[in-house]
Amino acid sequence: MEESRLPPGQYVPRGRPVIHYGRVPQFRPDSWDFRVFGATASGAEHRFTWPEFESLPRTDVIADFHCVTKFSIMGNEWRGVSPATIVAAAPPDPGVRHVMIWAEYGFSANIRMSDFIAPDTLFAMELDDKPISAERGFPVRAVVPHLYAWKSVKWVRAIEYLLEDRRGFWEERGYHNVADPWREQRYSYQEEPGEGPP
Ligand SMILES: Nc1nc2c(c(=O)[nH]1)N[C@H]1C(S)=C(S)[C@@H](COP(=O)(O)O)O[C@H]1N2
Ligand SMILES: [Mo]
Repeated sequence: MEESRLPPGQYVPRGRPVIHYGRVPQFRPDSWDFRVFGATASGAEHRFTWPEFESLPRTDVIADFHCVTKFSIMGNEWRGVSPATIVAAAPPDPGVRHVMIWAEYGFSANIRMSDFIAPDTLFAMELDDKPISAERGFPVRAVVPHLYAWKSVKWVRAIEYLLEDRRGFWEERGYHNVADPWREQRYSYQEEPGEGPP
């Protein structure tokens, strides 16, 4: 039954809402890049151009999607690049426990390394066998289905390996640092010791 797949407090709406803060960015393939910076193992930044990123191997993830405003979208079929592929190309320093995912216009979300390399986390480029639409994050969006959807950053341009945790855009504005929908970790006032940056 679908209800058993719904985290507490969530409902399934009609249709598929699109939500984000700010404007939909233009995709410029010549200047687009995907950077891996911060605490890399080598100390150097790694940069994928669009042709390089586009030709990385892709995997499929079928997953539900839970927004903190309480709607859930069930059974999305995403295809894209696994974080494992990024980590292999640009390994983190062994001390890295957190990752900041950066989008166009400075939007960001921080997640734990364990959530980053979880098997359902993806840099999605396709939804339902079609390129992701502009308003859903074209050309590349993060999908972290086991956390509230603000962590599923659209229009990704970089990841930053963090030796110390730091809050992203919504995490700085009162939302929970970890954001597990099954534990209803919606707001920062709910954080237990150890769940947020010191
Ligand atoms: N770059 C960026 N990514 C973002 C957001 C945003 O404001 N900017 N909003 C997040 C939120 S709160 C949600 S619920 C989902 C919505 O994804 P959708 O538009 O595909 O439904 O995108 C997330 N990713
Ligand atoms: Mo959201």
